[in-house]
Amino acid sequence: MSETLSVVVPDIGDFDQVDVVEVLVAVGDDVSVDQSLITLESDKASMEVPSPAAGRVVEIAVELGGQVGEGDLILTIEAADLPAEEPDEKAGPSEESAPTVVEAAGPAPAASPEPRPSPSRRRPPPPAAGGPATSASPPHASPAVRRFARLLGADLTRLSGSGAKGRILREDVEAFVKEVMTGRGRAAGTGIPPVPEIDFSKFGPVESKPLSRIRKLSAANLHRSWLNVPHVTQHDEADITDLEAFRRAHLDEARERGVRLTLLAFLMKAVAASLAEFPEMNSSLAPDGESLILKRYFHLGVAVDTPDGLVVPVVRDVDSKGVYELAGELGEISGRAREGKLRPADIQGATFTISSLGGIGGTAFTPIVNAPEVGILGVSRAVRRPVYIGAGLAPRLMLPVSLSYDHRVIDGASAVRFTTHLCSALADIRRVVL
Ligand code: CAO
Repeated sequence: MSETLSVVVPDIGDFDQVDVVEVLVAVGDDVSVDQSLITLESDKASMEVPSPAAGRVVEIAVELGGQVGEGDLILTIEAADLPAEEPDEKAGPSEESAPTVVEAAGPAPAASPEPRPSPSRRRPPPPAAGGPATSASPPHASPAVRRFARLLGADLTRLSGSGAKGRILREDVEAFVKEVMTGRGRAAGTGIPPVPEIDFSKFGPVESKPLSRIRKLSAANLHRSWLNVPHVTQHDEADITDLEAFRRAHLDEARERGVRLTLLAFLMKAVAASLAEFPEMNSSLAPDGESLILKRYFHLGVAVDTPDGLVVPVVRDVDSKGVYELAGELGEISGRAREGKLRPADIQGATFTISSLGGIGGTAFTPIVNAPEVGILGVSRAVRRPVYIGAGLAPRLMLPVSLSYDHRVIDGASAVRFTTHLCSALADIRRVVL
């Protein structure tokens, strides 16, 4: 047999009328015992009214934005069609669970549940217009929205509400979580305003091309590094005339060994030597920002351009390998990168990264540090040009290098000492063995 319950506004203290700021159910919804039905808010407090019984909502008597007083009808529930649900056992007896008070009130009994105290009884002031709330101004949101945000791990102090008086709505939480998950918009709560969405088709024909998985992953990594690391880039150039002659003199031998001896293998060797000389460049900042973790191994990430986007496989223990071995490994790992056959271990453990665009061109660029590493070396195209040596001009092959570094860890003087050391090692590669 079905029983119809009228749920009425419970004792609301000193207030005659309070606002209905949320209606959390609709006609036809099945509700369980203790499920929040509406949220009421006075000047001083907000409270949820829980359902006194399990059943189906057959009528809603309140309106969002309206006002109600004690004893006013909220809604009616048809209770007998559904088996009464027990409150969640795992939760145990809760301070928040309201006793089900059912009073006979004419043909339909009226239930006057106890209001459930809101986690924040005091009404917080609305956040500053347009800006995100700060911890100094508690976010203005209903208990249901707070619970929803808690469930998703969204920090309400980082949201601004689109509701009346800056109230944070469920939709605001959803939009925030979506932005964070897609790496767009507020960038994990940094407060950076999102780029406006524009319908480009208004201005001309467009085509949508889905991003590859690699491109999406590297976009997220680059964005994270860009936002976390205060970058400075130090440019310099190395005279690699002699190094290039040395490389060319060994091309045949390299070919016999089955490897392609490009400049990069020598660069890796020289970088490892400079890292050994400047250990801070081969470090990471401890997560608490209190110390540096100096790595006593030299694993170099090498940026590889693939059809699906940028990947950074790692060549290990560069300091203890010869250039032929490095050239062989480089060819093998960059080949696998281009075929999409890298294993997770191939892209882990780098202590510093080299990004060489020299085979393509360019004069200088500002690479983005691959955090938590603290430095990355960008390499552009070597050009032969006249250089003064003493009083005379001589044609020299000059290699532009661009070192980006984390300025929290490396100061400008250390950075330029590092590039100076590197350039002199490249100018005379014999220094690497010293
Ligand atoms: N200056 C002049 N020539 C250079 C050079 C430089 N700095 N670096 C390489 N070259 C030459 C090579 O010697 C080679 O010449 P040959 O064909 O005559 O032997 C040619 O350019 C092509 O070299 P390569 O690029 O195939 O080989 P590499 O060892 O120099 O580089 C790799 C390997 C995997 C790093 C490179 O192929 C690559 O993918 N680079 C792109 C990295 C990238 O996208 N970085 C950007 C990251 S930030 O968005």
